[in-house]
Amino acid sequence: MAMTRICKRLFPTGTTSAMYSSDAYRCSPERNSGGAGAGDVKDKMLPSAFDDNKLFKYCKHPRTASIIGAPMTYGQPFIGTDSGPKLLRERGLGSMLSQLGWRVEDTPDIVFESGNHSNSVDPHNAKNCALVGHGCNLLATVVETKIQEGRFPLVLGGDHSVGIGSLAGVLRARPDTGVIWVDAHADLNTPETSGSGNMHGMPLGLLMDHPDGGYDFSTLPGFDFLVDGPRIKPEQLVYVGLRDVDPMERVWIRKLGIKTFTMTDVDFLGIGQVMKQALEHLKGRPLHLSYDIDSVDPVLAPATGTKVRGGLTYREAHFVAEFVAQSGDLASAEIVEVNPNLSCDDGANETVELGIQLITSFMGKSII
Ligand SMILES: [Mn+2]
Repeated sequence: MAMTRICKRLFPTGTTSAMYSSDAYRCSPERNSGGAGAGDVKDKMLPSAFDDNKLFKYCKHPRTASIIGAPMTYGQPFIGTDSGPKLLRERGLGSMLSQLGWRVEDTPDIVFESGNHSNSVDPHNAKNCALVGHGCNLLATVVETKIQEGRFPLVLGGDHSVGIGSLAGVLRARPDTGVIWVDAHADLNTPETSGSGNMHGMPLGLLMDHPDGGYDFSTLPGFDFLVDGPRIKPEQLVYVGLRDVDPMERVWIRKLGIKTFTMTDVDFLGIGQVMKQALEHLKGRPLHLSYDIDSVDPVLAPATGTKVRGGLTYREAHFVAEFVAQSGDLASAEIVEVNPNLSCDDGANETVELGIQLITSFMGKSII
């Protein structure tokens, strides 16, 4: 039975998730959150350390979260990541943020150009690059504008290629931003090094200059907007949760000296020490959190496109979010790669639920 339903959700090429009901992904009422804190996240007021004015200090008063839906699918081969923003909203994201003390502004989803969602090899080895680039250009402008307005951009992916747009917008507004990239993968490929040509593996590879120079965006259709920058420097980035790194990515991480906490480091140091050292490395910078749901162990987050075993536990995943929020320096964030099509009902439900719980944790929810 379960398999039949899974197969029905693997949308054929060219269809959109809007054609399918998302009712099956709604939270069952008896489900307990267990998120950042004990208790149900639908409590009238969520426990929050928000009132002491130390949190989210880069946002103007009243603290306003701008929800930016970025239903991008072109950076990887599966339809379904485009339903992430819709499902997170339906699960009550807006009211949860309000209960934490945020003023909430929900902006319309970025409208991406449509095109062939094709697996054919692009001559640039960057599949759908014109579509990804066009969408990321739009997203970058929205994110930059929201930061200039003093708001907290909360980007809901979409696949991780949206990181190109959100990070470009963040860096244009605040060039010294520190980035915490929570992911099973390094996402440091370029079209030249990528084995798959899928652009969700390239956001950092495109925005960071490599040992052999910067990427020439003038040769990549859709990416003219990045010809003159911005770029992220290696010292502005920290990885958490890596466990599947391509050979050239490994070489570049070492050569560039990028601060990296793999799952082995999480095992050895513990997540508390990992996050303490990660934030010390980025001290004094406004922070952008890029949270790929595939950083979490696939037992807990099965509905995602590139699962790798041995990921963050439930509490480790929440601790990352809580610790970044409690630093007071978090200024923007995104959550990506939630794809309900890629798991059965329960798996899809649990992944969406985890996504929303992690958002509440990095948006300030605390246990006490
Ligand atoms: Mn990723």
